[in-house]
Amino acid sequence: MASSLTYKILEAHCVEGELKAGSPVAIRIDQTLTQDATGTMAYLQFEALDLARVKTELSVSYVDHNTLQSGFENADDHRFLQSIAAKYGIYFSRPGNGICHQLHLERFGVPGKTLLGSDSHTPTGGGIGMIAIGAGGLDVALAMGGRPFYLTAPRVVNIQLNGRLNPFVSAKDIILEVLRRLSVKGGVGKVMEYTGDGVATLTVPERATITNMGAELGATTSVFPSDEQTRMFLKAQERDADWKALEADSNAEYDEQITIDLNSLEPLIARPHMPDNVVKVKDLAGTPVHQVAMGSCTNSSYRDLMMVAHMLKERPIHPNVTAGLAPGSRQVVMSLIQNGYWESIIASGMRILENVCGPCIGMGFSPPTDAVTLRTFNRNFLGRSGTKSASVFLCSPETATAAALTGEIIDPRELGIKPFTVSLPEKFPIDDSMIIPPSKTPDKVEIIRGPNIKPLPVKEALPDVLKGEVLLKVEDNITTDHIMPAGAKILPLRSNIPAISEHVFEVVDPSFPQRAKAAGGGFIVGGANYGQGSSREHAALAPMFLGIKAVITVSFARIHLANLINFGIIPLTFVHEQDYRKVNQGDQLEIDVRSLETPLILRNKTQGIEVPVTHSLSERDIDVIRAGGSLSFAKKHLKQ
Ligand code: MIC
Ligand code: SF4
Repeated sequence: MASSLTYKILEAHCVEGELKAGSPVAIRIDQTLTQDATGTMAYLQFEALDLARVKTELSVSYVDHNTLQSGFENADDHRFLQSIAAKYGIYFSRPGNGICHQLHLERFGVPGKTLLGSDSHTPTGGGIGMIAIGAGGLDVALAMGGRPFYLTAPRVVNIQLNGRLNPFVSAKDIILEVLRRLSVKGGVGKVMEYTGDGVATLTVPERATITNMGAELGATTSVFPSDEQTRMFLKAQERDADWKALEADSNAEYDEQITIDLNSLEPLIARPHMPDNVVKVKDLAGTPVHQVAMGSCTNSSYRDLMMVAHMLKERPIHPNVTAGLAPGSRQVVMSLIQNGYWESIIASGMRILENVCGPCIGMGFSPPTDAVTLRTFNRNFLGRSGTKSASVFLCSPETATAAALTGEIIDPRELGIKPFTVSLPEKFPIDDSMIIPPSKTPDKVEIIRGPNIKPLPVKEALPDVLKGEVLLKVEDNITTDHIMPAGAKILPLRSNIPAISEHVFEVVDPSFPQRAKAAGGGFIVGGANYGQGSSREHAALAPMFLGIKAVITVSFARIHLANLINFGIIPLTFVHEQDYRKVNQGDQLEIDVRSLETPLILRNKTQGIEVPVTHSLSERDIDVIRAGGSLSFAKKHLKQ
């Protein structure tokens, strides 16, 4: 049968189950990546598996998130990660080398391979023809231990790109258009596969912008074919040998079809506080802008910084705007230094930040009170910038630069700047000196642990009946940034669960942790798409630590659902969506979980009613939950 590219790659990696949309399957993982904010936990979990070495073809540990070292915590974590990598056969990318997804694309990604990463933007690798999936740290730890990755076989949406982008319209506008049409939950259970004659006009970094922000659709991943553009990119990275041609069969059938005419696309922008809140830039023209932030794994490539440099050439940043740039990698910076473009960026008055995630995750460069900030990032969730009162807009580097120059939102085509097409260099400057290979004498490597690294909490086995109070009721589209905020103050606590738990739901209800502890745990009730956004398992682990027994919602986002299961919290959904109204904060609930056959009956003792609830747990998931979570489950099943 004619196959999509997605299913060709899945087919080549499937080790369990039937590859049919909606069925549970397991795939072999060739490569893994972690970053420091999720990595410390992932490696503590890997250690708990008692293996001598990773079993993947390649595993890389990047440090790019927790890099503001205003105390010993982050620096200690970096040392811990470096020693773990040396011991267990993992490549270690040092802080300052660049952002994990950009670096992985440059130095390690291989078309046709599978990549599992403990970061929700791992699908960036789809830009180079990989099936690259984001997951919780525990799933990545298990993949490093040689276990397959379990997922629901996806539906495949074909996004056909026709034509060519006009000047000052860019790849970011393509993905913003997809978000505008499909929304932040439009991709759940699906892979976005790009085809059409427009594909050949996009370089790998442009494709990677699109697959990266496909995460905001809730999609399992996104993928582009591996073609001449891919070959040229790999050649410029001196990795010609890693290239192979890959595409869907010409008559492949897809579950859904979307067509985008690139010629008629205009500059777009996402308004606060959701990435799918997309309008035309010109509709907001004239809005005063106070801050502009460039970078993040979405828009920090050579292509993007060249465009920014071109637009800034001999033009100063507007006095009312503070602009900052966090480049994607040292390679990107070195390229612009070598070709002379870096000078225009410095001369403009741009503040140069580290080659890391930085402001994207609230690690510095927070906007002022009530500010309007334009960011080339992928997420504008409430409070993520570090300033709750700020209005964060997401846009292309072109639109961000136009605002930096004028102090207001303006369609970049209005500036009269000469159009510019960025072609990739024939050869990038290559210097892997900040990537440390694993030790040749692993037995001699001591793991270095700082005082902030606390042991992993474990969950008790599942009781017969879950009882307790609804500690919090929230609405639709609650993100992991609501559940477990990040930012410069909280991120350093990622390896200290008791401490980080004090911040659960801080932006929604700061009294939550205290109330949860006082009540001895309880339930959370949520709307649709609960847990969208990041892969951070702390959004499950910290609530588990606070005694959350079950989360009952209208629907869940994919990675968070898996994380809840991994930490033994039962994810339940209402059989009838409208029953969401029948359970209120403060209600006393009771649910018998001796048999997890659906529907289950949720007794609302306060209201004196019964509400049917269900779940999508596979038999394996049920075993995991009964065992108190994935780690205890896996330890029983893994042999050296
Ligand atoms: C994010 O963009 O939210 C992060 C920080 O990269 C997360 C990971 C994390 O929370 O540690 C992600 O997207 O998975
Ligand atoms: Fe880093 Fe931001 Fe990308 Fe997350 S979305 S990996 S924080 S740059």
